[in-house]
Amino acid sequence: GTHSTGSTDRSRHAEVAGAGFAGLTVSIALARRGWTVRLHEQNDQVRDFGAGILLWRNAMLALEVIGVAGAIRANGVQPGTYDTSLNGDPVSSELAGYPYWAITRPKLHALLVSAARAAGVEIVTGSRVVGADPAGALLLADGTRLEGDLVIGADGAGSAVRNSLGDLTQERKKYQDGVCRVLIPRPEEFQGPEWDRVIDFWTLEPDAMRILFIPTGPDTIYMGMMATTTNERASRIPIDVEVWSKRFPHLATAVELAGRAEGGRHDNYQTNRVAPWSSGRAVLVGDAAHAMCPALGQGASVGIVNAVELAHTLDQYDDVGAALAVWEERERGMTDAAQARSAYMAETRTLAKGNGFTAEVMETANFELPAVTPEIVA
Ligand code: 5PR
Repeated sequence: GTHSTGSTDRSRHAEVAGAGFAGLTVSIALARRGWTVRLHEQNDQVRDFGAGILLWRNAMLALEVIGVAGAIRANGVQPGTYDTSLNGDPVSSELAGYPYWAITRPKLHALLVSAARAAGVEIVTGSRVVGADPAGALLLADGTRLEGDLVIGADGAGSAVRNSLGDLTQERKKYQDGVCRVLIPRPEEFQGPEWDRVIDFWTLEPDAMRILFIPTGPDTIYMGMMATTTNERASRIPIDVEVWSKRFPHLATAVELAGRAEGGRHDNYQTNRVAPWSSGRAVLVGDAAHAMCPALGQGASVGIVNAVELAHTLDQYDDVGAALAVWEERERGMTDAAQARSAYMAETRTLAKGNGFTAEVMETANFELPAVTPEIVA
């Protein structure tokens, strides 16, 4: 067996399932702290096909310590404000000067992949993980068993690693809404720095339809097009231009472009609560551990925070089990609160009223990263 005798005498080894944002982040963080890391991606390429994403202050602190935040600031957009409109009328303008960034998902992914390679992470594509052994091994579809001091399931909301660990409890819940996410070319009418802001266009009658407008760079805008899943036409990819432009006539140009966008996807809101997050030497990070409704825009940020915190906590303890317990204790409250808060916001659609970013809602974004922050300050 491979039992750690401390981080000083030899480097520890991790096997990681899933090269999404959480898997890449935890791999980079561990490799930068002296671990050898092999990262398995079941697809034949490492890339993200998705649209856009927000990275809040909490995620940017974590990304700062793994050396990626500067590239995100350079390649993304810091929104000037987060403005909300209901039925075409402005209801609030919030978050002026708040440190958060918008970026396309393919760009964020590419930046993490190059940071992983630079940190010495071995990325293996076409490698499908089907489970984990809490004694410290990842199990591949071809029957291979790969041992590590730590094995990590970063394999998303449908996590095979999680589902293979019998001693974890799981609660999954689906919600009424879903969202079509597309990336469109940034049209002339939305050029200029005055458009570098998030605009959240809500309508609630006769049913909820909302367009979250997020510039992600000089050439792209991320459109999050939310609707109740019973509205089939508004829950379709490709975007139904007729039904969306009828509801949002002033956004007709953007809706037309959304109708022609390639690579968009629709997802239902869902939550997945797992406890505990580890079993022996097997641990879950990202959506595998805590998929949440997107209403807070914090799903990826919380996964990134927990991934970097995990690597730093492991550094503080020779014993993996002790580190995992301390790590979960540090992150659990913040994570559960983010899940509960985003579910509440999704169910009640509170953001439609405006002024939704209360101190309580901002708790997740303002999280201070107990394992990492002392190092930033030092
Ligand atoms: N916020 C963000 C987002 O991407 C979505 C939502 C809120 C940043 C959609 O994915 O409420 O659906 C939302």
